[in-house]
Amino acid sequence: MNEILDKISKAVIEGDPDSIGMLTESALSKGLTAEDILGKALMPGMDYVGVEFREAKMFVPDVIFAARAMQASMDILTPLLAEAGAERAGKVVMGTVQGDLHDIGKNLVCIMMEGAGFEVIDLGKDVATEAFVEAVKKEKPDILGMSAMLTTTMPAMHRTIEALEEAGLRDSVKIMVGGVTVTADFAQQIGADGYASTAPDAADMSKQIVGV
Ligand code: B1M
Repeated sequence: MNEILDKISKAVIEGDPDSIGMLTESALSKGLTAEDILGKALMPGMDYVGVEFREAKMFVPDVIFAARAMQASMDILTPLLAEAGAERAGKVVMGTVQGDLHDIGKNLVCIMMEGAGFEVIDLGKDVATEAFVEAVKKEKPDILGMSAMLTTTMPAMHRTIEALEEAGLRDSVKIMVGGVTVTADFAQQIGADGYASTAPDAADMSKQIVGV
């Protein structure tokens, strides 16, 4: 049984979307559950990718290929997980702030968070303050993640936190910020709950926040 889980993990690490579908079907036919495959093969595979990326042994394209492979397996598993009522680690709403078109880093954060078992609602880039507030109201996420890559767009993070306070929603959600121009000091100044400098760190911090 472990052998097939190892092969699935390896397919994530190697970014092999072609064989992972067949391996996933084969694991299911051998009696493994969708939760087993997610928790014992896909997530450890993505964890490994996160460590290698953090240590600059894997790079952005490797992470994107790993995500594609993971997605190919998730396409098969998602309906089964929903049927089984499988618990996700938590829900995250994510976006790049208003005026900012950089989304490569934010997309990696989404990938790592999905790999860590979170349901991720990606609002995209250039996300208006009101759209973040609406999404928090509608989706009731555990975590709101904001990415900013420009010194000029960092204040939009602060405005969003203030808007959540005004809407009476601030205490309902933990806020994490990041991006190349963002620092831990800045995160503290604007009243965010957390800051992460890389996508794997963002996933680790999210797990700490929800206690998994
Ligand atoms: Co722009 N750009 N850019 N750019 N760009 C930077 C950010 C810049 C640092 C380049 C420079 O001058 N050295 C600079 C910002 C300077 C500053 O404000 N201090 C800059 C500028 C000035 C601009 C324009 C203003 C240029 C111009 O038009 N004059 C313009 C602005 C457009 C706009 O947004 N309104 C602009 C445009 C662009 C492109 C559209 C051409 C393109 C973006 C394409 C895209 O994203 N779809 C682009 C790019 C590619 C870059 C650089 C070269 C690379 C960014 C990137 O994707 N890195 C960048 C220079 C640099 O960073 N070296 C630069 C790879 C990515 C994996 O890393 O995004 O850092 P990163 O994400 C990391 C972490 O930051 C962290 O995790 C990620 C993965 O580990 N992270 C989080 C990110 N979000 C997080 C959220 C979290 C936690 C962690 O919690 C929620």
